[in-house]
Amino acid sequence: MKTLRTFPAIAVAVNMLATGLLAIVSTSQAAPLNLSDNPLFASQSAPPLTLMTMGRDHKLYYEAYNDASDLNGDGVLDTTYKPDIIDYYGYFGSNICYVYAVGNNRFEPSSATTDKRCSGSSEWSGDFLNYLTTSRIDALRKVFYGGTRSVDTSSETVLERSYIPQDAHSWGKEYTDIATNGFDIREYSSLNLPVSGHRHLFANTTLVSENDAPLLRVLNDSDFRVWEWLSKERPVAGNSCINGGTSCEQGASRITDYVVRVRVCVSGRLEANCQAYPNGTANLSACCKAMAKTTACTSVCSLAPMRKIPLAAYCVKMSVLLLTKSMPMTAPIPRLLA
Ligand SMILES: [Ca+2]
Repeated sequence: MKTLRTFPAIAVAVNMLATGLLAIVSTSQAAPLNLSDNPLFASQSAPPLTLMTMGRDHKLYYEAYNDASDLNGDGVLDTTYKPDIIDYYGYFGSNICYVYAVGNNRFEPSSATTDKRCSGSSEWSGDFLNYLTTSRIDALRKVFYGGTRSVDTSSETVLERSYIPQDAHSWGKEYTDIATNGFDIREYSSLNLPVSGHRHLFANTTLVSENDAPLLRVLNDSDFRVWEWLSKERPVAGNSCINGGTSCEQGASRITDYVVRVRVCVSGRLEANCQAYPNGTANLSACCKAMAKTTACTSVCSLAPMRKIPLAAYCVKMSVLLLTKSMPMTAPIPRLLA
């Protein structure tokens, strides 16, 4: 119970002193007022509930790391990749190295690393891939339910980056040299240093239609600057730079495409949020119970269970799906996983 008190009658005393009356004035206080902490007419208690209302702003499909923000709050803009002081959040494990499996069109974990550097000539640092490829919606999806699956079976789980249209939502980065960028790209990717006077360019986009694969495009040893590939008349991040008639591929400079999908939760190389379930049926029952057994819930929960993520995250995913059935055109809803 809370106690409210009134102010002493100081104002009265001040007024009397102001009029020259010297007198002893006794002050008094009102009696404590007891107020209820509970609704007055509720006859029984109920569990507290939280409703999350997500914005559907198109900026969720911008890059998570835009090289123009102070990511770690130290007062210094983080205009390049800073692996020694920032952990980049995303679908890849920051302390896992990956190789790109061309036949499977995805990155697959190859080794663990304690300092984010990868020694294999074909290895990419997961932390660097997060810096390059993560969109803001990807980060949110990972927080809510582990990330968007392109594959989710009893034997493997594959995540994929969001669809990014070929307009101002596509983003790019460029690497010049160790002195300019502050890190040695050979330690974090399968790339060599650029030929002197040239740059490696990176673009994140989805070509042609939303059914196509989410890409990380690498243009090695280019004479172009990143804005000549990404900040031009749409479609951006295609095969032309500056304008529609100029190929980005000049001399020995070529575009290499990597599909931003990653196999996760591989035994021995687990990302931090992996968790296996021994009994999917029990998990689904618990989920339906948590969602009050609505009709929609029954339908959703009749699907095969997702695996390797916490039950709570699974239930949140289902809740978000039910609450956001009509996402914007450029924002495909997270997939139901069968
Ligand atoms: Ca900073």
